[in-house]
Amino acid sequence: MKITDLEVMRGFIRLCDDGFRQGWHERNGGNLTYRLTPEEVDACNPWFVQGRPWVSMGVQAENLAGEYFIATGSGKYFRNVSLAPQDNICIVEINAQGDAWRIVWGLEKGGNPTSEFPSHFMNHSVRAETTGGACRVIYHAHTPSLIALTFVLPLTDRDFSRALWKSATECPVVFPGGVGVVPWMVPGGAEIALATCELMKKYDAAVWAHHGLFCSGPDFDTTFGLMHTIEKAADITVRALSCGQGIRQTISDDGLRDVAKAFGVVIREEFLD
Ligand code: 2HA
Ligand code: ZN
Repeated sequence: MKITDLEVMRGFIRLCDDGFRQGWHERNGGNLTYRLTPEEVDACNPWFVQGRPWVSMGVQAENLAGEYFIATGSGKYFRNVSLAPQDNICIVEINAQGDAWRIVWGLEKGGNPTSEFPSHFMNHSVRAETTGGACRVIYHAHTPSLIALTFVLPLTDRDFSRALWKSATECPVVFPGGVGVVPWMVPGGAEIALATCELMKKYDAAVWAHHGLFCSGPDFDTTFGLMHTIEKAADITVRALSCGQGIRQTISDDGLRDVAKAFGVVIREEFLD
């Protein structure tokens, strides 16, 4: 038995592989974090190393004090995760103040958790709060069609939510709350972390202009599914616009209301005409 045989580790590794195969993780692009349940921490505990130094994050969240996260490594490639998980991902423990991490497993050849760890951490804090603790996954990917749309659509929550909802009938069912949009910013720092957090209070997905997408969810399937659905919606929009005739017909706003009603979800009415 290895730590990577545990179901939660297999789920994390499988998502990395699936994302790479979708073409969302060129080079070291993208990152993934998962907040372990207490039972999962107990199951992983026999493999933990003690006494590594605490590393301050520059951000703080009291509601994540003492939590444990699985995280992809900074500069590591998603395509290598399944081949050598112990060298490309890690488990970190958060200190009692909620402002520093230390590695308890993984990155055996050295390294740190993802450069976007402050963004992930603050998003986990907000999403855990908004979902009563249900949210466990934050996933960032470089989804090409969605990135393409950030060059041609107005960078507003409303414009992106409407375009994506209308691109395929299932979309308003999968993300009835819509998506938020962060304007272009330097990645990796506190500013983009805080801007994303503001949006994550309202949405479970946030577009980063000219960069990619952040998704959150309770488990790997739901979170990967959200990323996949949003990117596919963007791809359909790009294909339709690429035909060069503009959009001749689309799903009406009342059509979106009807789908939401039929599937028992609450669509964000403020974005509908
Ligand atoms: O390279 O995706 O946003 C990792 C990233 C930074
Ligand atoms: Zn990125």
